[in-house]
Amino acid sequence: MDCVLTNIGTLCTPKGKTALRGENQGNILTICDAAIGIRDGIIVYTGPKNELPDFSGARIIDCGGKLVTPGLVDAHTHLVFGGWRQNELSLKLAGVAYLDILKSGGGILRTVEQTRAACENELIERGREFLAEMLGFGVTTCEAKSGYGLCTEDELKQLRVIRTLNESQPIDIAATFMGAHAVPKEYADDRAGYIELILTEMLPAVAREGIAEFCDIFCESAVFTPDESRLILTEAKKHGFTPKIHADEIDPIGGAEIAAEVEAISAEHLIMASDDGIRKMAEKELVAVLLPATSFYLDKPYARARDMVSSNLAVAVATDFNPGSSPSLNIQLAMNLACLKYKLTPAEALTAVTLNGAAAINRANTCGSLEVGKSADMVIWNAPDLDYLFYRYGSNLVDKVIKGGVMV
Ligand code: IZC
Ligand code: ZN
Repeated sequence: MDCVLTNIGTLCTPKGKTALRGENQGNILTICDAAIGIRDGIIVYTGPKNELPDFSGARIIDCGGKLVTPGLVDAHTHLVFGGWRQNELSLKLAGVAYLDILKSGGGILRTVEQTRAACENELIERGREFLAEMLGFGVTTCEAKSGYGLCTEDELKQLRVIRTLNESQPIDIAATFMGAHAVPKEYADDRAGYIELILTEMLPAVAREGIAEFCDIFCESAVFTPDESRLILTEAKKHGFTPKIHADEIDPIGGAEIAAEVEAISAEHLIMASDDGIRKMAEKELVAVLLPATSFYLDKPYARARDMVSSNLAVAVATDFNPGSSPSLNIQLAMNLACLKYKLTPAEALTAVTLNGAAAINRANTCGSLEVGKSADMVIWNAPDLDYLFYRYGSNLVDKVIKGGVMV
């Protein structure tokens, strides 16, 4: 063994290589007085401290009786963008709705202007700072979307930035192409033309470079319709992308049903998802990626997480970090809201930000739980047990983050 974490007060982890749903979502393993053995960045032992096999020569990390969990997985972020949109705060306070800001040429379209104007290096530097902050909150794997280029060249630029970031700092990043995030200004009078551009130029170009695994779309009133979403995601599958969909965030327009129909890996937001949509997603074993910090920031209702758990739909929780509706990288805030507003138990919420987040980005084979054979990604918390982690809010409770067996 190269490294041993010993004197773990409480080890908490979900188990398995697939999302946990229904009653299993809260069915986590808890071991007191535990230890973890690591070789070549991979977990080779988890269990009671007194049953640890020979580890002579290994580096010892004394966890001081603290809580240890898997590294967190932030399965939904819009990580790479130029500028910010602080001007929208006063508009919001004056009662202007998120979609009305977009309709008037602001919102996403404002960030598109600023992202197009930024060069690759500037975006890399900003992204690196964001990722360092995420790591500090305990995130060891995340997803990142394009969608602020909205033309082939600038979508590719964003995705290349994500690739460079993935290769040059500790957090593993899964890349998502989201050319269908909004209709850009130059196509304002020709939305069919923009959809044609996505289908015939962007999808093939992104597939050719092999720089995105997933394809996402903003299926929402006044953005992309369910029919357009079906069309784009179906075509994306032909190019080898795995579909994702921003569904039923603001208006209930049937996005959850489309997610099930195209057999997406996940659907995101789902604040207004119908019972039927939830049932269909559960049947097809999708993951519901819920974004409570966005409900908080937009002052919207919270997704019906309890109904989803009782419908046997796997629930993940992520930040939705973006400059408009969720300008925060703090996944711990999302975790607190998951308990306080979704009424998930601490055990269910832990699964939501670890194994189920990993499953939503097709990483459940390699991370999301502390088990033999998985990457040694973990957080030592300034907390004695899981309840404490979800009960204290507003402070960053991370003590140390370990990624691939290395303290980062
Ligand atoms: O920049 O407003 N919801 N896309 C869908 C966003 C929020 C990002 C943004
Ligand atoms: Zn989003």
